[in-house]
Amino acid sequence: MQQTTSTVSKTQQAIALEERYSAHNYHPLPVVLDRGKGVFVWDVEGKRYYDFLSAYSAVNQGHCHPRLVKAMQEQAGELTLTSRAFYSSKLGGYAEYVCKTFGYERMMPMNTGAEAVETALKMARRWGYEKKGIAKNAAKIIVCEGNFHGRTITIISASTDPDSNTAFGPYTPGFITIPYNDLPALEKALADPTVCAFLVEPIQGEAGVFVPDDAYIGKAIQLCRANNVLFMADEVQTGIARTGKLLCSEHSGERPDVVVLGKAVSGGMYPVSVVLADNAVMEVFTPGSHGSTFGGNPMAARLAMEALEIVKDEQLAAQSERLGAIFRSEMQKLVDAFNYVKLVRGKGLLNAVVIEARKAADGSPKTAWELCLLLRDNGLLAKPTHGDIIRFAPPLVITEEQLMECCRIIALSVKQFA
Ligand code: IF1
Repeated sequence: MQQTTSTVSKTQQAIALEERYSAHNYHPLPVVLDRGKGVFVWDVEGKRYYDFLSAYSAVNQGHCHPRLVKAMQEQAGELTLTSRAFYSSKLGGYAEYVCKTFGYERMMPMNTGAEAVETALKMARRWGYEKKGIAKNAAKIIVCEGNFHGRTITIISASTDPDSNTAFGPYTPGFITIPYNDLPALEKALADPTVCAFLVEPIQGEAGVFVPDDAYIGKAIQLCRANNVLFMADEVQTGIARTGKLLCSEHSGERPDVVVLGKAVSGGMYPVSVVLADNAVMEVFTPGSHGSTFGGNPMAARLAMEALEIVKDEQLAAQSERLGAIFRSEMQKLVDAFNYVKLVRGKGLLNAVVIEARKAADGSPKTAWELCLLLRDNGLLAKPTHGDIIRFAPPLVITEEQLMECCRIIALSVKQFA
């Protein structure tokens, strides 16, 4: 019998539809979001939550920021897409704005993070052949164990995560894998004259917010420079003020040769990504050698400039730095009080707490997943990564008062989890 809608909740209906018609490539937390504003999201039942995932750091400026909604509405009525077959009134100004904001001579406008990473890989290889004199098709790129750079076949060819790369072969050759946060291993790999680049996240996000030693990134940039290898920072997740600086690489005091940005470049309104480099590297791209239908479109340009202006106007980097320190000190109290809360780590408002998996008295599992269900019931959304790690990354527009309220929610949930 067809159940009437009154007997099946909107949540159950939405989940059933997604389960029936969408690919099963995720295991979402059972909550169906319908509206967002700032740090809050509401589900289809009208319940409000603090969003502590921020769409994996894509909504640093908060959900539906009024300035971004206005920019999108205005541009939608003017011109959204021309392709690069023609010039547009927005791209030049956007390119200049981005180059001056981040201090690079050139930018390549793309759409998703993975596309931007692929662009960086292509740029590095061509630079290796044309500028470093590496033999044809022999260029190698160093990556780190535990990396996450996207989901394309070449990018997962560099991944060490079986979830990302199993049964997607044959894999793209030309990657050397070294341990993360290991300078001697990097120095050894850099001795190979066919290496053109080192691609690395300044903090490994998906791996569980692994913050390397303070000196790691800076020393790695110096080692790459000494070996004529491009240091390429994947800041898709750590960029745009998330870790307390506009770029996470800034903590190192050194300047990457290439920076890859995505996610919050548009404040989560639209897929916008960017690759930054100086002329000597970016000039390997000649007309017809790279592109994309939507890359640098007027809508993306308008949104990205507004989204980056908001980061400056609302001083989101300083806010992230200050509130992140408060958050970690509050979480440390839980580490000290509960033996199954193992540690808290992070930088700025990119943090993670490690929860030791246990069994309940009845033998049922009590892992980070069950804790995230409790957090959801208590009005805060977060998601585990790699089983026992919960990433906590609210929009950077969160106030101190809201942050303290969230710390109370987390503490309550951890107590209930006991
Ligand atoms: C998923 C997390 C995963 C990224 C870094 C490039 C990309 C990402 C450092 C690619 C994307 C997203 C993808 C999404 C979940 C999320 C993620 F780390 F953020 F949590 F997967 F690891 N570089 N990260 O983090 O950017 O093509 O997605 O725009 O694929 O499940 P994208």
